[in-house]
Amino acid sequence: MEKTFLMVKPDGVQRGLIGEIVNRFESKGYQLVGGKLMSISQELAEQHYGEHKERPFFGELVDFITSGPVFAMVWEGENVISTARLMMGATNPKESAPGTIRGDFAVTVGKNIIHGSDSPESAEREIGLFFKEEEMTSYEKTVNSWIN
Ligand code: RTP
Ligand code: MG
Repeated sequence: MEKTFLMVKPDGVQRGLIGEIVNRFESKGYQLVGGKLMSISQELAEQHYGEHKERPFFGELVDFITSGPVFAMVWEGENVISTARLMMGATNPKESAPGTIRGDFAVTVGKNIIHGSDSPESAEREIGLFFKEEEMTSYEKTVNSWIN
């Protein structure tokens, strides 16, 4: 089953939105298979955002993501990578539709509440960066037969 890496960023944790965000993906029908509240080191931040190294906002991005605890998660389900991105909304909250997480809770691109992997390749890479194999679980929920 497809897996993706999602993370409530420091602004979402500070604003008490972990529960709201977990609830959205659970209610949708996805399954949480890994989750932890953690601090991101400078080194992990630079690896995670490696693709943005040359961008002018890279320094700010790393400073922000290391500025407080994040809630890192692995979610599983059919088509979860792209559907989670739809549920998150556009990167810039000025353009994210109401009903999406960023559309409902964020105002500015630098503090947009949530991260989600953007492709199967980034999902695999990011899950590997944040989670050891033994930190993830695999379990059957009978309700899944009513979802998939
Ligand atoms: P994310 O990686 O956080 O899930 O967001 P994303 O794929 O929607 O956006 P991406 O292009 O990967 O950018 C990563 C994060 O960088 C910040 N950003 N700031 N100042 C700016 O112009 C700017 N552009 C992007 C955002 O916080 C974005 O989530
Ligand atoms: Mg991205």
